[in-house]
Amino acid sequence: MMTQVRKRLLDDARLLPASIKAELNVTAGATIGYSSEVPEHPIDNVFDGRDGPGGTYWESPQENRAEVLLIEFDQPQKISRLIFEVEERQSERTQEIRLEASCDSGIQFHQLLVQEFVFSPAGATFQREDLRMSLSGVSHLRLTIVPNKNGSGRARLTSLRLFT
Ligand SMILES: [Ca+2]
Repeated sequence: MMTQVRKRLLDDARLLPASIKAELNVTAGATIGYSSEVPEHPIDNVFDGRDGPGGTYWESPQENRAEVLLIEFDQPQKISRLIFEVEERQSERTQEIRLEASCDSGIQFHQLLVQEFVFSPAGATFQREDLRMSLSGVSHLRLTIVPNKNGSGRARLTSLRLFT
């Protein structure tokens, strides 16, 4: 007689160590500064939990313009993990994302990451980055999005999630 397999499905949060599984509620604990948005694709879409391919996104109103997103935390934050997603199905272009943090109320920023991603309608159309870091006392997080390192198009971001 065969014994039944005892199984349970683990969600993503359970696979993470306890120390990094707390997701920061960015909309409740920070003010989001942004350089621009289109009414149909506001900055709110980055934090609405509708992520992944086909998810809602924020978009710049103008082609080939670098945009800035500045997260101003109400209280200094510990950040151990950051996930962001970008989707681009129409254009062949390279988008650069620069990530910087400040621990002194936005006076000085230090660079955490500069990354380029090549989008191609016939190839990669979705970028998901899952970054580990060890930051504390963060007052501001700044993202600079350059949509046209190669090719042309509008700056876009589907999601940005932070974990303590
Ligand atoms: Ca979204």
